[in-house]
Amino acid sequence: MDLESAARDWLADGFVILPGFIPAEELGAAVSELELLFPSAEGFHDGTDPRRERFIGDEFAGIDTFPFASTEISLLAVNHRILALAQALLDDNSIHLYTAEAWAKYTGACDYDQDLHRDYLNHTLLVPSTAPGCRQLEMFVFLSDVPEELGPPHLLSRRHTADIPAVPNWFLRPGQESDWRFNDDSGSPEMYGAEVSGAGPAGTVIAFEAGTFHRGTRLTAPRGARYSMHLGFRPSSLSWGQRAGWAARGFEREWVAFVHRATPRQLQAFGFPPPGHTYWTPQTLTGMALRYPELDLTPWSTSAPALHGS
Ligand SMILES: O=C(O)CCC(=O)C(=O)O
Ligand SMILES: [Fe+2]
Repeated sequence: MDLESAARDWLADGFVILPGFIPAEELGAAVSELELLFPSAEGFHDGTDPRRERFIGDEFAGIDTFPFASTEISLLAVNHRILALAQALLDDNSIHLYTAEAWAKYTGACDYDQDLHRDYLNHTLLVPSTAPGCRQLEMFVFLSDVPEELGPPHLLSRRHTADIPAVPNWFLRPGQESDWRFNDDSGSPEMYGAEVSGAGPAGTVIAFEAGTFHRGTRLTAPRGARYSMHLGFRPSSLSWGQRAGWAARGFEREWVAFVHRATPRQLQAFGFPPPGHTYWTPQTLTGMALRYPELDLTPWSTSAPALHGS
């Protein structure tokens, strides 16, 4: 599917599923480093990997946040195809990555079946908007094949949900009761009946708007494992869409290793000013060379004004 058709689907449905969007040759380096973050399926299920305990009993315990122990996985979060897709769907040339997580799930580790929900409560200070320039974009990126038995996310088209108010936000599966104002416990058969599965091969990207209903599903394949990334993009001017700031972990060697390998375009997605910006002066370039000794500063220095008097 080309980016224009993807944008049409995303506008109409609130999501688009792009099977195998990242080709194997661009995925391979990240996949080969998965074990720097997570146990293999064998290591988990045979009990030979001591890191397995972390995943037991809590579906969210399998999440690592950017910058990752694998530089290749960090680079994949801003793969050129992913950035082009984000720019096309947000219809903006200045986009920021505001969250990036890698997530491992293992059959039997815990119950991954979720209630239908939107993610907006921890992706924006406000509520989702579909006004041009005000949308936020989330993506699931599969690092392994995710057939139905390995718990793909299920999504609901906006055609079925456009009139649902911002609160409640969780529409519980049948048989549960709750009086929390964010929960709806009516069972919502018409919503669950309209789910679309995001099952797909490794490299599949599911792009969805922060107001789109979706949910994680159960892993049932014996000895199964699912590896994915969850990304969030916004127009750079959309200051209310946020989860944390990247500088908070800016001293970590994983961050520096990523910066040393990234392109100016990839770094711009984290907030680096573009070449030609007034930030780039001899003074800042000298400092950047000390902070990031292996970063090639040529793209920014060729656009900087000459140092006065030197
Ligand atoms: O990992 C998935 O398939 C979906 C998870 C999800 O929607 C969530 O945790 O908010
Ligand atoms: Fe979610």
